[in-house]
Amino acid sequence: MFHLRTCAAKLRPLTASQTVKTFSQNRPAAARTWGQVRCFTAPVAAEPFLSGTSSNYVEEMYYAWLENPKSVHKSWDIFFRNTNAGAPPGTAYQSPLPLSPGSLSAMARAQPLVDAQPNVDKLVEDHLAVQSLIRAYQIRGHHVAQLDPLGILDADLDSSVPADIISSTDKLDLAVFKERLRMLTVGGFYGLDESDLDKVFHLPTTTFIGGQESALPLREIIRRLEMAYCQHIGVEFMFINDLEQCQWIRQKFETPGIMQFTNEEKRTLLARLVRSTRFEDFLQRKWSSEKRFGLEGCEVLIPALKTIIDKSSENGVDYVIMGMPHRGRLNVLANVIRKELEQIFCQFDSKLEAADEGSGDVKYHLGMYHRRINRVTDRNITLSLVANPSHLEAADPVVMGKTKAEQFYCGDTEGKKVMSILLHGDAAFAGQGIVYETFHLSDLPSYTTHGTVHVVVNNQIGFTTDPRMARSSPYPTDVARVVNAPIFHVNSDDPEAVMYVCKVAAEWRSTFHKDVVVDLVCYRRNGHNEMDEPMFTQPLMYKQIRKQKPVLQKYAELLVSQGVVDQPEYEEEISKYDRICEEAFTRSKDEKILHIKHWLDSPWPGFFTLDGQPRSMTCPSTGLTEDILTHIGNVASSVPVENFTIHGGLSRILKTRGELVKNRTVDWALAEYMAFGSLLKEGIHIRLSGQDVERGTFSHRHHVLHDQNVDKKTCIPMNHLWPNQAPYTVCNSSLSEYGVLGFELGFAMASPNALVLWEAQFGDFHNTAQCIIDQFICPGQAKWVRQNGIVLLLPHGMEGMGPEHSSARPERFLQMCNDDPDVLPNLEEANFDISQLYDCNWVVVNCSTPGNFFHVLRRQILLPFRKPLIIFTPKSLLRHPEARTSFDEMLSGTHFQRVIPEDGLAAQNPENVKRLLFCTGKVYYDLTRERKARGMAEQVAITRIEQLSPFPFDLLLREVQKYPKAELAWCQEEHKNQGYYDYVKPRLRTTISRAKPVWYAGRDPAAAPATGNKKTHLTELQRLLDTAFDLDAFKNFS
Ligand SMILES: Cc1ncc(C[n+]2csc(CCOP(=O)(O)OP(=O)(O)O)c2C)c(N)n1
Ligand SMILES: [Mg+2]
Repeated sequence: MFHLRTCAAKLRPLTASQTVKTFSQNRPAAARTWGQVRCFTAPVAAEPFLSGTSSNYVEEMYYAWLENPKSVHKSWDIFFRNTNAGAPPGTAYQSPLPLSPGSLSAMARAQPLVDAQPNVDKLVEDHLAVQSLIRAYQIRGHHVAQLDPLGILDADLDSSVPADIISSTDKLDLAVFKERLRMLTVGGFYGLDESDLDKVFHLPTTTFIGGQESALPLREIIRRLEMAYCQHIGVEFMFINDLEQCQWIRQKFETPGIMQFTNEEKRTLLARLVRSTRFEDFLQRKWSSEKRFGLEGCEVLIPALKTIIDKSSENGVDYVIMGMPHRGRLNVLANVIRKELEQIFCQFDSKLEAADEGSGDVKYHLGMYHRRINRVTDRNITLSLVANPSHLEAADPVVMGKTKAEQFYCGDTEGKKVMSILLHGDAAFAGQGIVYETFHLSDLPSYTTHGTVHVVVNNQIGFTTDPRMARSSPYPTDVARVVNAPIFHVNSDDPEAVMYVCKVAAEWRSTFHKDVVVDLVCYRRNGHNEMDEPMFTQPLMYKQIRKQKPVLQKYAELLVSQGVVDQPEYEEEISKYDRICEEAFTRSKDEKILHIKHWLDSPWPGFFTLDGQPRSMTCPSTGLTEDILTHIGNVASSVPVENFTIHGGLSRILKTRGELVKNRTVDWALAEYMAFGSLLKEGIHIRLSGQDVERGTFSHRHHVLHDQNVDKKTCIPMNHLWPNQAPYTVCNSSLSEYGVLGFELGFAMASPNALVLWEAQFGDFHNTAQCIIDQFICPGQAKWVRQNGIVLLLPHGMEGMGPEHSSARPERFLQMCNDDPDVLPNLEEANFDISQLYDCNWVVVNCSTPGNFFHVLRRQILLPFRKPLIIFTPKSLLRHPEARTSFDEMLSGTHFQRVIPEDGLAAQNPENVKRLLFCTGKVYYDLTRERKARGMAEQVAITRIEQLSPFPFDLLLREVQKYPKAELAWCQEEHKNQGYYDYVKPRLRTTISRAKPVWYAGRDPAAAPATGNKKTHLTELQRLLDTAFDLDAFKNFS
């Protein structure tokens, strides 16, 4: 479209000065020769053959003629001369003599404005046809490329040859070829016929097949197009709407002879194939009954990745972050990342015990981090493979987030030093929606990593499922088209073609900083894993696979036949690597213990002691000085830049904030401001991401101010707090939970010195990111010994908004906490609260005051270790007049309160208290209101559990002991089978050694989180409050 528009614009009437400028930019020498170039105005419009579609071609001709009038057909020469000489409209064109053998001499004699009638219409049509033919190959050539090494499946799931190109498969079969031409002629596609094959056609600038030539016979044009587009590489790129990028790709694949390799490069490629192949052979020999998800059938993956890394390193990249599934993972660890082989081999030893805490993971999920010299470029390179769960593609956004963070921390704003490579299986790439969600992050300013190289191990099968049953798109890679990423399909049995596309992919990334896909069309020699029988389900495919010569053998034979290596050299290369494996195997037997720590993908140097322990087991006060609180409050309630007009409504909000600050109090938004602003002062980077977080879903935050008069003029006051403060990133995300939460988790992996928060629009939306929560956040440390301090802000509360938007599903987070409900921990342990935090898998809180929210955010960073923090955040409390905190509770010396005890009348005479109600979150305000209305302040004590997990056994025991005569009840606004009840009840019972019952005041069990009916909502609320304050409510149960 862009290209068409450009051309159309070029042919529109121009002023003389425009004309000179436009044309001279492209063809300076010619323009100078001809002085003032005449514009195509009236004469052009009046010429019969100059229809809209031919203008492109005419433009090409015109450029060529400007450079050299002899390079174009005589008829064009005459036409342009007449036009330039000012021929009146409709008269510039003079038909040349009819085309026939020997007519060239006649043409040579043709003169301007003579009255002969040569067949220029046909000439123009033929040139246009050739141009269209070229374009057809560029667009659809990949459909006939020979991509499947087995030769049985079509990579695009379609065996037909597109109707508008000449088949490459049968190019040697003249009869088929002629038939094809005839069909095209009869079908009226191009109007070419066999007699045109030896005619010479001028080549348009949108092709590079000519090399040094500007014109070629049609036969040669077709041959070269077939060479470029229909061999072992299928290039999909014509959907890209950028002319420069298209030209770049055309040049890389069309230039004759461009795919050349030196003998040295060929030998390196062979050596890499030897390693890749023999590694799998070695594992198979030693552990024939172990699952390893071998790479057999796609051994080229190893040289492919190494080529991408070599080329990227050559272009300045020094840190590559990779994510990949099971297939060939051990091989990549051994031969790309260069993990010590003995460390890999000892993972197969079932007798070894694990040295680290945590439950560990299977060997083909573990991550890795390694710094070494790249032998090809002699530069340092760090390689990190991110640990991942079995859930295919789930690691994609995590890798992107980590990459973004690494770029951010080293100031690599254009992705020149840090890059990511993502590997995919064909079935997963096509099937998993997270692939699409991740692609949509690729070009967003706060999420871009400036181009990822995607490599698909397209073995044309997913476990037992045939691609024809696994996807509806022609290729497994079609999802990449949405972001205009070029896709290079390649037959994996042609290692040189694979190397070439990998080089081009790496160059593309370093040139345009955009995503690119390499689709390695291959096969899977064994079953899904080594124990599986593939013949049950794919008998014919596997009959063919059994006959298939391994690629190493094929390539070695080729290089021997070319004299690049000789047989003994090749055999020596094999035995050299086999020896390396054997020696490592011997050393692996000395390993006495398995260290998962050796498989850490993101070390945090300096954060822990040398043996990986926290530097202390204490947490300092999370309070701040009055000055700091006031300063942050003042900035938060102002516009810290000149000449900036904000919305009137926002002025009022800022004014109210200012009054709060004057009164030394904070509401929710200010509490968050105080926490963020103070951490920024301490050099902690803060990143808050999620849907509409800049303003805040509930319009309470307003971290990005928008000038009301100037488009895109914004101000982030948080970045105007302190000199030399850490940067604050707040970014509205794409409408994806899975992708964005995964991304932020990856971002938080990179450094412990950042507070990374993801906010769900409403808490229940987190369930579309459940995979990230279940597979990474909850068990990440246990599986992969890596800590992560990500914070999830999940708006939660039953406010009559219906079944959706009400519950952030606390029950699910609580159910996944790893503390034992039936065992009372040692409450006397020094720093009990901190050790509890250290042992837990994540922290779950529901703060009832802004002050406690402030403290828990700051504690997240002041702790000497990192744990994920889940916060159920309020909605109506954001503006609740009682949900305010005085500065006094935020000053130096103050802390986060895990439990907020009753501090009213009941606490003064605890002996008289009949009921001790425990609750969490917003229902506290309903309970206090009701208690006041009923005048029961002396009879009922209300204690808030702010930190649900780890469970504050110590503080709650104190509370229970304080009210010896009180019955205990848990009150929640959520339904009984939801919320906190199932988590809290057994723990409370354990706290009191099951001495008393713990009653329940709350909604009945339900399937939906909340009613859709406002009246029912209010009735339910009143009923639960009635139960909470009816001192006889549980009489009949005891
Ligand atoms: C999200 C998810 N669903 C299902 C599975 C189970 N599973 C494991 S491998 C596999 C097939 C994968 O096929 P493909 O992506 O083509 O990779 P290949 O094994 O062929 O390399 C499936 C369905 C999984 N691991 N993850
Ligand atoms: Mg597959």
